[in-house]
Amino acid sequence: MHVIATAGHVDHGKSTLVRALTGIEPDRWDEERRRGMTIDLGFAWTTLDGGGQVAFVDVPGHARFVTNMLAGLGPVPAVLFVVAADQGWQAQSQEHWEAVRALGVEHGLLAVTRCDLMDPGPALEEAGERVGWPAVTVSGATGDGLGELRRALLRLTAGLPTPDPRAPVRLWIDRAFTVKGAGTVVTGTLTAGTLRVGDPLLLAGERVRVKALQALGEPVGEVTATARVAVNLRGVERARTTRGMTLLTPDSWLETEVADVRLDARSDVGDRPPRESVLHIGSASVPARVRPLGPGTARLTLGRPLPLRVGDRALLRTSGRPIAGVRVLDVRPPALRRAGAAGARAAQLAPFTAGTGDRVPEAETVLRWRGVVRRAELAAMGCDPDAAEASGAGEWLVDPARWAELSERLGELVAGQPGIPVDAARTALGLPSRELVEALVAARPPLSVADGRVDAGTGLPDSVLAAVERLRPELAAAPYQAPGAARLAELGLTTRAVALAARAGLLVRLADGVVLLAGADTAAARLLAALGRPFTAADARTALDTTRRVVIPLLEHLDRLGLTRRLDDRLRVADPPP
Ligand SMILES: Nc1nc2c(ncn2[C@@H]2O[C@H](COP(=O)(O)OP(=O)(O)OP(=O)(O)O)[C@@H](O)[C@H]2O)c(=O)[nH]1
Ligand SMILES: [Mg+2]
Repeated sequence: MHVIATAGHVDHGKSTLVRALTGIEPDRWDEERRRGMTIDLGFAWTTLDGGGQVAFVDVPGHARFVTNMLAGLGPVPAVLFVVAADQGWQAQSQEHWEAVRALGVEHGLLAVTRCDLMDPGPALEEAGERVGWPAVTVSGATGDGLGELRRALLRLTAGLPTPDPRAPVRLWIDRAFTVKGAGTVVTGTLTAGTLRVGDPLLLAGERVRVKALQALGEPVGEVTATARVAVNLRGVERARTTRGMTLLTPDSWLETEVADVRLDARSDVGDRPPRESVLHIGSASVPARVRPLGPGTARLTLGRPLPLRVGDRALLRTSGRPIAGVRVLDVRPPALRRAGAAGARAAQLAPFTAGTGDRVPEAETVLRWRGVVRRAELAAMGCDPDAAEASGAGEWLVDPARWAELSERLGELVAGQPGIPVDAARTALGLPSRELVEALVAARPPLSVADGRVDAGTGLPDSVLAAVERLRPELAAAPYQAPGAARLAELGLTTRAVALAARAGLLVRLADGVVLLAGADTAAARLLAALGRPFTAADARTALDTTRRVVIPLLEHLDRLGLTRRLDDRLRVADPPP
């Protein structure tokens, strides 16, 4: 199914065209029919020859009902833009067109109607110039041009993108009513994803269940976007549901009252939207306080929370002022308390202002802004968590630069301490989870976690640590002159002490009784690589200023690490460690 909204000035013949195309009366209310004017949204559908079903959301053209108009236009992927041949481009033609542009609706058709009343040439030229979509001339009264209009609709719908059927659902409710015996029913335009009978959904934060579904008046077990859909909800009072609310796939959306947005930089939009405005998105219209941040960006504070995503298009409107299109850049923006915070935020958003193309922040950027974020939250913001290069642990993603900084701070925090509780480290680092502290520790030897504490050292007995500390100055000047058995015994480096210290990464044990300080092996490989030629064991002994007792097991050790390589019985080469 495809869904198309009408648009155009009052009385230009939108409802007449929908009626002629579908045989269904879109003006549902007596008052509408009495006044010959659409007040609220109307719904009708037909099947196109050789194409699928197409549903129309018929909107009112009168200036007083722009909010209703926007509730219909908000979620649709395509528009039938109607201009009367005998009236041409009028005020609401302009306003509706601005709304179409602001919402980024790219697909549509221009119908110049009432062609029986006047030569459509001038209106076609005037409107065609502005709209730039394929155009047809038609008469809702005589039926002239309806065949061509149907063929043009077929071409239009064939070119519409297919939404992802597995995407999370955000159904903007445009009607809610009670059906006797069934209970509360809500309707909307499903723009992505799939709805099934029995699905759990969120309505204003509460879990509800889909009791039954209808599409174009027929009961169905499941509906895939794009579609007009009626959802019968189990255990929901009609009074709780109104236009502008949403049915959401659980755990997939973030409701927010604050969002940072890019402002459309179109000249006909005026400089800036007023401070008190109304945000229109989907079928919702919500009061919005607009705080300019930098050129082309603003912070919106909404009258009630909305499930917004990075990249969402919406518009700001105040009666009597031009419409301003906005694109959501951040749905969890930082508080602006400190002096200069607004400027800093504007600088962060500057790469995404108009004139930089149509970019919106990707996962990596949002992660950089946030530092630490749950995978699911990033996804709910509209970003692909797998697209971001990230550190972290478990469900937590951490910006790599932030991770390095945290690791550094953890090192400082625990240095020279007897071991601070993991939770204390978590608090000091401002992290949301112990898991992250543990991951930082694991990536920073010789730190370790034991008994719920971060151990700065090695976890070794003091006697072993003391013995290693005694060895250290001896090897400072001659790192490859490993002490002999007698000296090791004097230092207190028993076989067991050496084994423990080697496991903790403080010593390198090359062979029984042959011990160097940690790092001496890779340093040796670098020195040998610097020779710049194949070398013998004797060459290595000289280069490293040591003895056969050390150099033979050292070279074997380096062979095992892959830092040196035998060429034949005599010669080796060194591949320097990074
Ligand atoms: N002669 C003639 N009259 C038409 C044609 N299309 C619509 N009309 C008449 O124009 C008037 C307005 O038509 P509607 O279809 O209600 O216009 P609308 O655009 O839906 O108006 P709103 O919903 O109030 O914005 C009605 O009296 C129609 O009968 C047409 O092609 N030819
Ligand atoms: Mg109408």
